[in-house]
Amino acid sequence: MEKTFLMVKPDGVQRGLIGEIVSRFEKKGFQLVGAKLMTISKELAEQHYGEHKERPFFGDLVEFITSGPVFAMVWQGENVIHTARQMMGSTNPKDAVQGTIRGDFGLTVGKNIIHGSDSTESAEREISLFFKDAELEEYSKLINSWIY
Ligand code: DAT
Ligand code: MG
Repeated sequence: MEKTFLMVKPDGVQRGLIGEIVSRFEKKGFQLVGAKLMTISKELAEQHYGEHKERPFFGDLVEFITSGPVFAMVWQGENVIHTARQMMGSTNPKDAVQGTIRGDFGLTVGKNIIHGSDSTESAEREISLFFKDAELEEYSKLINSWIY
């Protein structure tokens, strides 16, 4: 089953949005297979956002993502990578459709509440950056027979 890496950023944690965000993915039918509250080191932040290292906002991005605890998660389900990105909304909350997480809760691109992997490759890379295999649970839920 497909897996993705999702993370409530420091602004989302401070604003008390962990429960709301987890709830949206649970209600959609996705299954949580790993989660932890953690503070990201500068090294991990630079690896995680490595694709943006030449961008002018890179320094601010690393500073922001390491500024307080994040809630890191692995979710699984059919098409979870693509669907989670849709549920998050556009990178800049000003362009994000109402009903999406960024559309409902964010105002600025620098504080856009949630991260989600954007491809199969980045999902695999990000999951292994943040989680050991032993931190991920494999379990079945009876309700899955009412979702699939
Ligand atoms: P996403 O988080 O939607 O995958 P991204 O990978 O392009 O977006 O960028 C990573 C993060 O960097 C994004 O969530 C917020 C920040 N960011 C992106 N573009 C920015 C910009 N023009 N100014 C400031 N921060 C930006
Ligand atoms: Mg991205």
